[in-house]
Amino acid sequence: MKKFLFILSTLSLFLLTSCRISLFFSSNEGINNKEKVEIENGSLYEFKDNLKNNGPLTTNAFPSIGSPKLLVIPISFDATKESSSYINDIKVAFSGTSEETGYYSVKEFYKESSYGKLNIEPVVLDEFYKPKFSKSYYEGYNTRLDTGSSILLKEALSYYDEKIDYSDYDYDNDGCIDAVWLIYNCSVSFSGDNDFWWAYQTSNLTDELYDNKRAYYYAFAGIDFMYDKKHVAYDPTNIKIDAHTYIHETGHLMGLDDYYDYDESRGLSDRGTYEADMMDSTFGDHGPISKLLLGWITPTVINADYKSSISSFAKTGEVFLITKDFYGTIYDSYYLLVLYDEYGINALDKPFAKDIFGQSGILIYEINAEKNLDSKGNANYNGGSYNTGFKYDNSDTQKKFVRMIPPLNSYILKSPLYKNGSFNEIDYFKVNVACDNLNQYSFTIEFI
Ligand SMILES: [Ca+2]
Ligand SMILES: [Ca+2]
Ligand SMILES: [Ca+2]
Repeated sequence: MKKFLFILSTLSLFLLTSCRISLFFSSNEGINNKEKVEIENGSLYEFKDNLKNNGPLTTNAFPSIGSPKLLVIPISFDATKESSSYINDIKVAFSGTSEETGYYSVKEFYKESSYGKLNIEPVVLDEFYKPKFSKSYYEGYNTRLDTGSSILLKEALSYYDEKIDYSDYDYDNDGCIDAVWLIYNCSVSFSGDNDFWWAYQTSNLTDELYDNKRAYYYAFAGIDFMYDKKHVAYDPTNIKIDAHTYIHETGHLMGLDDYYDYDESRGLSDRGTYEADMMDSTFGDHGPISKLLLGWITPTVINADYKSSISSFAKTGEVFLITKDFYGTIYDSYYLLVLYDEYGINALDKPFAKDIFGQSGILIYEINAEKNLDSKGNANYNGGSYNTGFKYDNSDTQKKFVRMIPPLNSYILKSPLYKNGSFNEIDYFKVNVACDNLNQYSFTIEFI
């Protein structure tokens, strides 16, 4: 079932040309020589690093801050589905109001999730691009350096080159078109019999130049995801045009990994985020580690006993980072503590994760976000199936990249939400949580 619900990430990371190595590798500076940073207990710390600045192989990803344009190219493999109503639906999915979608469009989701820091400007082309070859040509096209979807991307970019100035689509001015979305109109393979007609994000740096820009990050998905109500993990009753899948893949375009388990036979078998995360089961808001990586929130650092009230994470972005030793980098192991509630994006997704949604409480996440690059800055995969520049992931490794730590250490059976009481699930600190009748939460941290 999982295979049908969830979205492949970074389907293939293509072999690199020497050109890319010299031009496009992320900086590996300083990650092996981290130094402790002195910080006053309970003070805010604005990280200099995020996925765009020095993420592991994510430096050229779609910008997560500002007002980047996002090019969306509809692609036709089905002449019966080329009417303007499909184009309009794609426009609604990417830029529509909540009234039009019954949920959020890509643009509105990211505006809300980023606390106004990211205002994507989607540009959906007014017609379907008609590919040169039939479906089977692209499905079967798989060489060392290219796949069918990247051939399609290059074809479409060339075709529109006369009409479009692609230099408008390089917001961060790194020489690459920030990202391109390809939306095809033939059937999505929900039965799983054809992996090509699915939804995924990938990256393939082109040799070809378009207005002196290379193409690199792109995403690929069908129009069916806007209308499907059978293969979703949330309640689709009120949804008119469903953008969940496009929102999840756009998270990948910014460099985020998947947080669900691709391979249950490898690594820790529990499910890191109880499905309740846009990068897990494609519902709910982005969680605190994703928002830190995207540069949207500023944590309060706790490295000694501490007491505080706490406000809604979805509403304010308030997050506490707990660590014994603080090194001033996101790319490290630590705990994140937030107040989860039904505000905003979370309020609209009524999914299977009933132990979280519909309630409020404190969530504590264990984060293991060390990078895993070799001395040349190349990805050094974790020996598993999951392509990532991080040392730990939620599929193959025994330690997870992100994992909610539930109270009483009873994963799955109990909710991960902390409501009232004293808890010592973590080896170096205790948490005491209090919730009053007005649903105002406060907590204390005691280092042990
Ligand atoms: Ca042009
Ligand atoms: Ca760019
Ligand atoms: Ca696994």
